[in-house]
Parts: sequence; structure tokens; C-alpha cells
Amino acid sequence: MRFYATTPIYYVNARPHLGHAYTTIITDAFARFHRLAGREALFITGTDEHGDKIAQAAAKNGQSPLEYADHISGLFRETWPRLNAEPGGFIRTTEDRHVRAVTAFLDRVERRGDIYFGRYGGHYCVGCERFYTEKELVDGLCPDHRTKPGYVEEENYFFRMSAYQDWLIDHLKKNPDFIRPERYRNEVLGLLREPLEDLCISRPKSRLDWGIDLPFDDKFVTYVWFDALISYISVIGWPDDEPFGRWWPHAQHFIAKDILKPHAVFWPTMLKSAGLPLFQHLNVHGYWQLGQAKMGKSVGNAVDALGLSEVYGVEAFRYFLARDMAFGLDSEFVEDALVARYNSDLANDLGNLWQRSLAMLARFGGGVLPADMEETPGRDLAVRLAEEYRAHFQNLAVHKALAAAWELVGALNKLIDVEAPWALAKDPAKAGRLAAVLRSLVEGLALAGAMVWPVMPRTGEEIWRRLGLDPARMDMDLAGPRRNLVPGRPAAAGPALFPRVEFGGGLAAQAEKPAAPPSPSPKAEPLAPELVTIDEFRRLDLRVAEVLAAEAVPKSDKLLKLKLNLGTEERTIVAGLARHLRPEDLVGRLVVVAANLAPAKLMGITSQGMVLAASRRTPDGEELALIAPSAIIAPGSRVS
Ligand code: ME8
Repeated sequence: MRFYATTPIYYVNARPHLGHAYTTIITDAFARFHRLAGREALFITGTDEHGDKIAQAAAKNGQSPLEYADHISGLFRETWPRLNAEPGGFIRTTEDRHVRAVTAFLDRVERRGDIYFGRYGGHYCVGCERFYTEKELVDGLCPDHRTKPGYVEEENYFFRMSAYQDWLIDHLKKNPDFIRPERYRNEVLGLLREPLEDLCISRPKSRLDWGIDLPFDDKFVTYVWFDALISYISVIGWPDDEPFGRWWPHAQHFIAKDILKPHAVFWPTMLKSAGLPLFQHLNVHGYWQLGQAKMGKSVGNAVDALGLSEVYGVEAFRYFLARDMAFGLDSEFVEDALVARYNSDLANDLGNLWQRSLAMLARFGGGVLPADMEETPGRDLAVRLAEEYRAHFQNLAVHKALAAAWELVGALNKLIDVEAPWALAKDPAKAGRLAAVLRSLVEGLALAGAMVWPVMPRTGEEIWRRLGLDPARMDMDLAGPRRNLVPGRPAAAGPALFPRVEFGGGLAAQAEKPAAPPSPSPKAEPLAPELVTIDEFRRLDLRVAEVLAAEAVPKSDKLLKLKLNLGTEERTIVAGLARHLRPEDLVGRLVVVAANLAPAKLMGITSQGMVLAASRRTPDGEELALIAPSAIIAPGSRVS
């Protein structure tokens, strides 16, 4: 089985933005998902460079259309690898191989008798590069761009699209999942209830000469949509048989709903007329919106995708886009939601699970992978969740697939809480159970690594590498990682996967000064005037400690009771952290404590030391950051 997917071939009238990034990232994720399932997968993208819109944008920029297209196409091409998306092909509609395909395609359609010359008048939106019927306009304006289309009347060539209306309706009825999700299939069927008009497929060179010549009349260029759709086959070599024949039977297109009609109506009828087989699926997603308006370059509220990914990290950015949009529905882009997802799902759930599990493995399992065993707690659940994940991905519900992966992460975190490996370790009779728990954590992490890989490839690969597994052999079947986890091989936590970050000030503030440290607060406390000698300083015994357990102190909104491992002993410390951190944020973390502080009673609990944190007053209260070693180091290590 193979998988061939395409993104839209993006217009080069402006730089890539978040909307383009979403479709490209999600298509990349699908290709990776299919690879993970053992299929050969290819996804392609490219740039759409002809037509009025590009000619106008180039003129505005004082460049020739090709110079202009070269520049913007280059920006698109270099953007994708920076977002960890790896298209296997990139097509520009100005390339010779594409011009050859368009020419061959037009020849076929013409020979079929499906092209005629005629006169037409209509409302043309340059932003959409298409005619609108009176009925499709909203208050006389383009529904997408909210601009008034110009009225264009001229002699042109037409494609007899109307002749294929009944055939198309029949195809949609016989193949209910040809257009997915169903709401878009229904929309297209609704559209096809009205008589379908023929499609104007040319522009007279007297008005626009930036396009591909019609093979049968060189006074005309090809209409940009008729030209662009053919990129989906020119990029895989058509009209040559190969590699076209290898990929085309498995084709799926990914688009947003703005270009539903050209893909659901023009393209299938064009293929039919040219005697070519249809693609398998048209997968249609909704819009990312900012303040309820569609985000896009022509409507003036575009967001620079790269800007966002630089602020928040590419992997977190990909995760957020895939997790927060239900495929098919619109989604409001809210930066705070991204930050919240980062901290809760990535730093807390996944990041903490990783740190805690590997810390347990270091402490109770000698830092090496445990042996395989017949049964481990939670293995059945892991297998079931992997199954659910697969089913959701197949159904385009990536957000639900990720939810299934996070259910696994949650179950593993809970396993640690319930089984309390630190307690099992104290009882020699429970050594078997302890080993099973550690094995379960390691297997679960390997599976979770594979499950996050399509959406967060670097993270998945890193998890596998740190577990001594080969990312090139990644496999979602639990049996795969299980087989390849080599008992006795060392595994260490390494640096945090997703260091918890406090974001503030919004994108604009962040993007302008990405690396600038926060300015010193005018209210920063003055430095202490009094000096201490080195000997006096050394009297303080500062130690690294691991948080084993944390709970709120009843009737206090400030205090948390922490159980800490100091290497040689366990301690209880009461810390004023409750307003800043949740107990579950702390478990598994390494902190620094003042270990030889005289004990004090707080809310009736004896506190044996103090957890160090940095803090400063802000207009909204207090900001606080725990002091922690920058790498994993054994609890009890001295801080000096
Ligand atoms: O339409 N939310 O190119 P284009 C989600 N050249 N996705 C969005 C989006 C948003 N707010 N804005 C844009 C064209 N997109 C033609 C295509 S194909 C043969 C020719 C994404 O640069 C989404 O994939 O205007 C949408 O369909 C596409 O960008 C439109 O890109």
C-alpha cells in the first residue's frame, strides 16, 4: 500500500503564513502516519505562479512576474523544512515539466471535443481567481475577500464541464468518502443541485499574458486554476507513465474549504474528460481564524507562521495546530491557548512523565532498560489506545488521535502515582512488581514516542534515541518497540523535552525581542549591603533533591507539603509554592534545598529545610521560578 498526498499549490502573491503552514504540517503528519503504519508515503507541495493575481502583485512590487515568483516561491520552499515538514516533491507552475503536462492535458481535453470558443460575462474576483455567479456573491461582494469583483466580458475558450454534472453526482453518491468530512460532500452535492456552468479556461493575451499558452490558440493563455490543478500530476511525472503510475492511484488532496469548488468540481471533471482516473479522497479542513475572520494574506490579517514557531518552538507549534483544530471545522487562533497547551500537555504531562520515569529508572533500575516480561501493568490499555489512535488518524481526526496518545501519557503518570516505585523499592518482596512497573513505563514511553512522531517528529525521534531505539525503525505496534528495547542498555533522561516556560506579553512583544532578558524591574530589591565570608557561605548545606510527592496543605492557599529524596534520606519540607505550582507539576522534578536549616513548624507540619526559588514582585503579584540543576544529577549532590 502507498499514500500520496498533496497540499494546495500556494499562490506566490505573498509570503507563507499560518494557514499554509497548517495544511503543510498536517499533510506532513499524515504522510508520517502512513509511514509509521509501514506504507510508502509521498507528499508534495509547490507554488501557483500564473494569473492576474500574481501579475498584479509583481507589478506592485516593481518586478517581472517571474522574478517576483522566484523570490516568493523560494520563501515557501525554505519554510517547510524549518517547520520539520519534509515534502518529497515541490512543483512550480512555471517549470517546463509542468508546462509540458498542462499542454498535454489540454490536448487530450480538446481532442475529446470538450473545448469550445464563446463569449462570457461575469463577476471576477482576482483574489480567488474565479468568476462568481450573482447568487454566490454576498451583498454584491466576494464572500471570501469581501471586495467587489470586477465585471469581465470577453471571448474565451470554455471547458464543457456541464456535460459531466450527472456523472460527478453519481460518483459522489457511489463513493461517500470521496470528499471528507461529510459536511463538504453535502455542500458539493448541494451545489450540484443547480445546473453546472461550463468553465472558462482561457484569458486573452491582450489582457493577461502571464500564463501557459493554449496549444490550439497562442493568442490565449490558460486560466490559472486549469493550469494549477494539473500540478498534482505534473509533479509526479505525468504525462510519462512513471512515477505517475506508482503514486496516482493512491492520491489524496488536502485543502481548506476556500478552494472546495475547484477541487471537488473542476478537477474531477477535468480528469474524467482527459481520460485519467480520479484521486481517492479530497480532505477538507476549516479555517484558522483571528477574531472570527479568516486569516489569509489577501484579507490583510495574516500571521507569520515562522514567527510563531520561533517564539514557541516548532514542535510545540505543530502540536498545537494539530491538537486544537478538529479537522473540517474552523478554529480560533488564540495564542494563550497555545501557551496553555504547551505547559499542560507538553511540559507537564509528557515532559514530566519522561523525567519522572527516567529518574525512577536511574534510581531503582540501575539506569538500564529492564527485561521484557509476560505481563506488565497497563499493557492492554496501551495496545487499545494505539488502536484508537490509528482509527482516528485514518478518519482524519488527528486531534482525537493525539487525545488517545495523551490518554496513554496520563495512564503512565498515574501508574507512577499509584504504584509509588519509591515505596516498592523499600520492600525486597516487591522487587518483581517494581521491575514490571519500570518495564511498563519504558514500553509506554516508546509507544508514546511513536504516537507523537507524525505531529512532533523531532520529539518522537529523541524519545526513541534516548531509549536506545533506532528512530528509523519506528513502529506503532507495541510489539515492535517491545522487541527492540534491549534489556541492560543504559537510558538516561537527558535535558528536559519541554522545559516549562512562562510566556508573557503576546506574540508581538516576543517576536520583536526574542532573546532579550526581562528588563530589571524598577522595584527589584536592592542588593544586600552586608558581606559574608566564603566560610560563612559554606556553612549552608545546599543539596539537589528529587520531589517524590507533593500535596496541598489543608486550609492554606500558599503552602505545599513536599516529600523529598536527598540521596541519603527522605525529608518533608513545607514550601510556599501553592500559588505558582500545582502539586502534580512538582513530582519527579529536581530542586535545590537548604538542607541544614533549623526545622520549623508550619501549619502544624515540621518542615526540614527550604526549597530555593527566585522571585520578584510584579504589578500583578509575584513571579516565581524554582531553582533547579540544568541537567539530571543524582539527588543529594552538593550545590556550591
Ligand atoms: O488557493 N486557515 O492558494 P493560496 C486554514 N493557489 N488554512 C488556510 C488559511 C486559513 N486561514 N488560509 C490559507 C490557492 N490556508 C491556490 C491553490 S491548488 C491547485 C491551487 C491554506 O495560497 C489552505 O490550505 O490562497 C487553503 O486551501 C490554501 O492555504 C490556499 O492557499
